[in-house]
Amino acid sequence: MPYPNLTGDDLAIVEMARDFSRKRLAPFALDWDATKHFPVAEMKEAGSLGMAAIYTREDVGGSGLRRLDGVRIFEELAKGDPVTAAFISIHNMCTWMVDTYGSEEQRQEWIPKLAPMDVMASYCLTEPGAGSDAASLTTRAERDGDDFVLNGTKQFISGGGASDLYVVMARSEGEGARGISTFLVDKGTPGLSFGPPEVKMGWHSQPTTQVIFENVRIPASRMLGGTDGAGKGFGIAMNGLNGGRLNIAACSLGGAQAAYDLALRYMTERETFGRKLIDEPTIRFALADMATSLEASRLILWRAASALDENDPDKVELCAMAKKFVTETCYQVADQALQLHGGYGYLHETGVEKIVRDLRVNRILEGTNEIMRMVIGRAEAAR
Ligand code: FAD
Ligand code: 2MC
Repeated sequence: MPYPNLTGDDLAIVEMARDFSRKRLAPFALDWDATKHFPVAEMKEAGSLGMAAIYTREDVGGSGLRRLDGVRIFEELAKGDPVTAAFISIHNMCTWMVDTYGSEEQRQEWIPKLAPMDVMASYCLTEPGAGSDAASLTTRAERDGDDFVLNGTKQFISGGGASDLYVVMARSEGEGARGISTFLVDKGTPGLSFGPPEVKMGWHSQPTTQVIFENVRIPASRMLGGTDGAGKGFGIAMNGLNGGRLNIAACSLGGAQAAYDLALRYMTERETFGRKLIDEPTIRFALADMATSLEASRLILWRAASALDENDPDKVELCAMAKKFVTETCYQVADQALQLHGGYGYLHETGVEKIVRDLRVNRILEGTNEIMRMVIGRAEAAR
């Protein structure tokens, strides 16, 4: 049911991701959640299969696929573990930004290492005082001869302390969105440090930390796009997020599909009042609503992914619509799957409460769903 009419390469890509997810993520995800283990070896394996540079050009080791392939891959990965899938998505966002906006030297230097995940990347936009209002960020990059010197603090950085490369939005020019540039900062650079891992509701198997810059000196050649990149960092960050928002939605879809599959199976097994729950009309109505929500989510997601592939003039609005709709709808599906399990749904070992916790944050990060409404509302008002 989930993938009607897929054939040939399209189907082979989905089956590759599904096979990896079933064998290398799903059996371990609950344990990684409990032990707060960041599955670096498995992510590198995903990289070796082409899933860390999905829509990056092939001449530097990328897979050269479409966004549409990407959201199908992330749905499959998230069926196994929405948290690991989300980190692979963030890494892909960084890889794509280097491929798309980097100089030829930067592409040749970084993508061959990012594609197999020999180098893992984090995306650093949010600050303690600048979350939704990202253009007000205050991390500074001051020019000093042939170098830039970075000072400031990034907040909530996924992979903080674990990643090897930090893609950092910092203010090198003036005020506002057009004063921001993007920089590539190595983990080992003197003056770069990390806060302690945040204690979170979900996403236990990946670290989230502050990334702190105290007189971090990097060569000027580390500005993404070289000198041409000055003042273009906000647009680069936002264009990266358009695709990131789709993938985060795909992670919610995969997680919710997995929760639904568990609930459907449980309804065929559990008996109350002398008969199977699946034979209760109200239970069937609940399952019908959930199945409809999943299918509607998949449709809007594929529509927005195709819009991004085709550089559709409405791509920003469609990506925001998909992110808002899918992360909200699929959270409700996962929560309902928990409810259908009764008390057992509340137990860690059942696997549904973890999905609910992990999907909750997708309504907040990569732009809150209120900001998605702002983006959609602005586009509609401009029609
Ligand atoms: P605020 O901007 O302070 O918003 C607070 C509330 O007000 C929200 O509900 C918001 O929707 C609402 N709001 C704000 N402005 C308006 C408005 N004008 N109208 C109506 N409502 C409004 N960031 C990164 O850069 N890189 C990462 O890797 C990363 N990973 C993350 C991982 C986790 C686990 C979490 C929790 C966050 C992560 N983030 C990351 C940060 C995330 O993107 C921000 O938390 C998010 O953008 C919201 O910013 P904020 O938390 O400062 O909330
Ligand atoms: N795609 C392409 N360009 C975009 C864009 C998008 N999605 N959003 C804005 N822009 C451009 C816009 O066109 C404008 O360009 P120009 O200067 O050429 O006219 C420029 O960026 C400034 O845009 P606005 O004038 O709309 O800026 P404003 O400050 O009013 O609003 C807003 C920007 C709210 C849309 C932006 O700050 C935003 O998306 N905030 C949410 C922040 C966010 O998503 N954070 C996620 C952090 S990463 C994360 O959570 C992870 C887990 C990795």
